[in-house]
Amino acid sequence: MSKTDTTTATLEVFQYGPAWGLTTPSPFCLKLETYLRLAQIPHQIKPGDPRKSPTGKLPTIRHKGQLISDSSVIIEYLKKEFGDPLDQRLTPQEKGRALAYQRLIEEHLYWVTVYARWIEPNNWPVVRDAFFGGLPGPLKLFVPNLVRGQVKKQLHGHGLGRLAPAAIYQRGTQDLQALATALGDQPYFLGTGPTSLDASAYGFLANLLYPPLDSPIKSSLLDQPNLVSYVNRLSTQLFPVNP
Ligand SMILES: N[C@@H](CCC(=O)N[C@@H](CS)C(=O)NCC(=O)O)C(=O)O
Repeated sequence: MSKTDTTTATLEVFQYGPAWGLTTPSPFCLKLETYLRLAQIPHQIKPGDPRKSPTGKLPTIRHKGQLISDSSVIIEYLKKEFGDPLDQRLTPQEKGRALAYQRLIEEHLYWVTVYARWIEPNNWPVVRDAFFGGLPGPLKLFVPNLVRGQVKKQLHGHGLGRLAPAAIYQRGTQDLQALATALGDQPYFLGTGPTSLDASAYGFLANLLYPPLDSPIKSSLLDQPNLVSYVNRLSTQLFPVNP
């Protein structure tokens, strides 16, 4: 994040780089990228460093010299700056439903995904190599386990990490069942047109479906054919060229 272009109105988006055929393996970053594509807002994707983000997390944007972090805060900012082509048609009731599902996805299902990636013993080596494989030798020896330890603490703090693995996955399965019911046979979660809820749903579901990580939560997603075809359809529509 250099200081050189802080005066321009270019929208720069800082996120984790591509992995596993996704433009980013971060659900929150993919949510924002999906929103930008659905709302057709011109932007430049750049590799991000969470240590330089105001919240210590990604995604972060820089626009008109301002650094803004947190995907939802960013989307609210974008709505003010670029208009609200996706959500402006929603009734207050629909907005309430959208928020409830968004929270289910981002504050609950996300942590099940985190568990399946970082703690599930069979998946950890795959995640470690994808996320830390590029580190120089000495760092590669301790950084991955250090970060894994921090993720374990976050899961414990959330509370989900205190449950038995079967209970964690059962909760995630319930989330997916609720989402599958909400989507039904509609093209998007709130009917015929996309809304910002679809950006959240796609960002998180694509990050469960495509990475080469088997787990009970991925199996539960594969058990929901409408969610799977939704993700595949949005991939074709929004991300026709894989990274
Ligand atoms: N509420 C934030 C969450 C962002 C988030 O958790 N990002 C993760 C990647 S998916 C991250 O940067 N983690 C780094 C860390 O926790 O140190 C948002 O909506 O942007």
